[in-house]
Amino acid sequence: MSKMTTYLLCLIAAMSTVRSIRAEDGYRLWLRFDLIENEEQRNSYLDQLPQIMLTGDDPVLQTAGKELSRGLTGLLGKNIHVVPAAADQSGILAGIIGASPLIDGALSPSDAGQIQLEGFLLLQRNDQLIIAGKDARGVLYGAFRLLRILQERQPLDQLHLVENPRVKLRLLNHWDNLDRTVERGYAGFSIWNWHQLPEYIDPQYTDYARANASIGINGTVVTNVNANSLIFRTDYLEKAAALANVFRPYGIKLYLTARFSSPIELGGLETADPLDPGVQQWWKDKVDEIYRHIPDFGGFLVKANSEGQPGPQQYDRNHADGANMLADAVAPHGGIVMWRAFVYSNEEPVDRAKQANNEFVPLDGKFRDNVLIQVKNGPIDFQPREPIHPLFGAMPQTPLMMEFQITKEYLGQGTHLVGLAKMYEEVLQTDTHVKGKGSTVAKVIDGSLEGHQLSGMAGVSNIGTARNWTGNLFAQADWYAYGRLAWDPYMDADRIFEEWATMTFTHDKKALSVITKMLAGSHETCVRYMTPLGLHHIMGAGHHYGPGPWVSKMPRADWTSVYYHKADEKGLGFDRTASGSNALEQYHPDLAEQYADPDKIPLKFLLWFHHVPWDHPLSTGRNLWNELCHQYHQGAAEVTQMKEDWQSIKEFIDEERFQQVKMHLDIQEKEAKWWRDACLSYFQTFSKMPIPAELEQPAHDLEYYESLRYPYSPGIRPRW
Ligand code: BDP
Repeated sequence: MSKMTTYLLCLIAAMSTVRSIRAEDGYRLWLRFDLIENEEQRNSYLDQLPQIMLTGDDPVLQTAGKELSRGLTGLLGKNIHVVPAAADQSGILAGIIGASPLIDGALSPSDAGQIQLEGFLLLQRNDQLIIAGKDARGVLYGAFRLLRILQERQPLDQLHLVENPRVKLRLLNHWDNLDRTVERGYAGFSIWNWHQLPEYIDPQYTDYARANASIGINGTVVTNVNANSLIFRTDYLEKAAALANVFRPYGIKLYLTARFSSPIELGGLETADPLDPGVQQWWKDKVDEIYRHIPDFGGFLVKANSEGQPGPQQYDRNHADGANMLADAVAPHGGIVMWRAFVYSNEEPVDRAKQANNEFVPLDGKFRDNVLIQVKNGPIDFQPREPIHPLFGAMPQTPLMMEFQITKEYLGQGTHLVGLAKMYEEVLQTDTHVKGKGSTVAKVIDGSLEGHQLSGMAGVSNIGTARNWTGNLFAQADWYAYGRLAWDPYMDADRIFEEWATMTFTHDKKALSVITKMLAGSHETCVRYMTPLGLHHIMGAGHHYGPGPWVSKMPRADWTSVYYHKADEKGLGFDRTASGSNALEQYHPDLAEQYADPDKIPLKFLLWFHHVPWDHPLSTGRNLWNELCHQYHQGAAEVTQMKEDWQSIKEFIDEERFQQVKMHLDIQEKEAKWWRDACLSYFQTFSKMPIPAELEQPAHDLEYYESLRYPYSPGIRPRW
């Protein structure tokens, strides 16, 4: 063969590979269900799954059948029908134990005994594959789990798998306003079209429910924590009810945020005092009305006495008084109240990191049984990295919910590739030590540490009207990972990345290892180029976009950057030891001890807890200033590496999604350098030391970085 012919053949072969990867816009998320290309594998699955037999008519069970049929038909290229079950048929037999003799007869008592509410068993037996749940939701989750086995091309032979959720309430929190803006949203507008509800039901609502159900999410708070009482007006309740009707067959309950002053704003009362009988009655009546519209309404999420939101303290009452009043109103209907611990008051001269514990710890044991306290992962505010919130482990008598932010307010917003699963994992696996070694945050959250019945996790949603849901394609991985960790907070982040990448992009091993490597390192990378060594809250003011370590003038001191980094001629960092704010004392002594000594604390938390001299030698062999320079530079260099990694797998990714990610990585590289150069230029005015000569010097002077303005940066917090 001539050289030319060989070349042409190669070219044709290469072109056909490229052509076989269809352009995609990302709308289908991880639920792509494209035909399994390997015919042998397809046929072997087909032999085992000729049809789907359902043993009941619960609407959620019907959804399980529908989803299985849709997924399998796509994957196997043949219509897989759903039929009512009869004893001797082969295929998938799906049903609820205790409600179906067919399922009961097929399971051993020990198998049946392992399944808990919402959990499922997948069992291969003779020529049947059984999906058994204790309730219909369990069967639905089992159905999606089975589909994932095929999506990951794993064998079905001898399948015997039991999975139960560890956390009861697995919720998304939408910071969506009724005018469709999204607070801290970077993926367009809110997907809730309140104006056209309840008549117009956007098909996207169903797709939203499917995606959530596929990862085990069982509830959603559809309104912003900075709440609007209008949602309780009857016409808005009808709109909310229309959404709840779409979510119900997917096992998802609807929740609303409750503005504490609603009795005044909507009810025309003079007060919202939680101990006032008129106020209590107003809430009781309103709750009865909500349940008339939404019989399975989940309950309320409340932000009170925080950042200007109304609350019980205006009436000299405490958080327990407020939460309990709402809890009493929803209790007869089986509802719950999630009361947020994100409180801090500017009247208090106390370190903001300490305020939640100061307010909530004395109230432990004072909340009703249907109240959970919802706590952000760290004591300040979703910073790129924070130590755990000291409330975890400090309120043993109260169920504490985890609040993670999925939207990346402080982690590159709509553009940066940052796999949040690593951060979630780090938090969940941190040991509080409150009941001896191994008292991890995961155990606080799932209720096992103190034996709580109620348990929950909330993720602040990153979804919007963007065609691919999250704006940045890789941000889909954060939504996915959040759901997986809410189901099982002990899960390994790397495994989650692998699942997501396989279902979202490709089965090619090399490409998968590149994508999972990018995701796995990306959180640390982001921390390095934004807030290394325990720095925090040094972003641009208001919109929180980009660097702003110089921010010093704000309505309140604890909204500035200088409050947090405390840079001066001597050094850098917030002294939270006994010689400073002593926030350290809020942790269990065994954990506090690990952070108390600046020479022993993990470097990642150094400046969170210590004010360290610029020339202080660190364990890395560099002094603080040189280490800071090194970290910022390494972070930015790692983004360049991510770009190269992505480029190296171009042939495995469809053009449309490849380009989307590539363009975002370009932005991320530019902004990583911006963070690096702006922060180092600023801190250098205190350290008075040179940026080591071998490192690239800032492209501009500090004045330039300080002069940048972004008035139309997205996600900004509206002020009413
Ligand atoms: C901060 C956001 C602000 C939220 C607040 C909250 O900047 O927009 O309202 O958290 O969680 O991170 O209530």
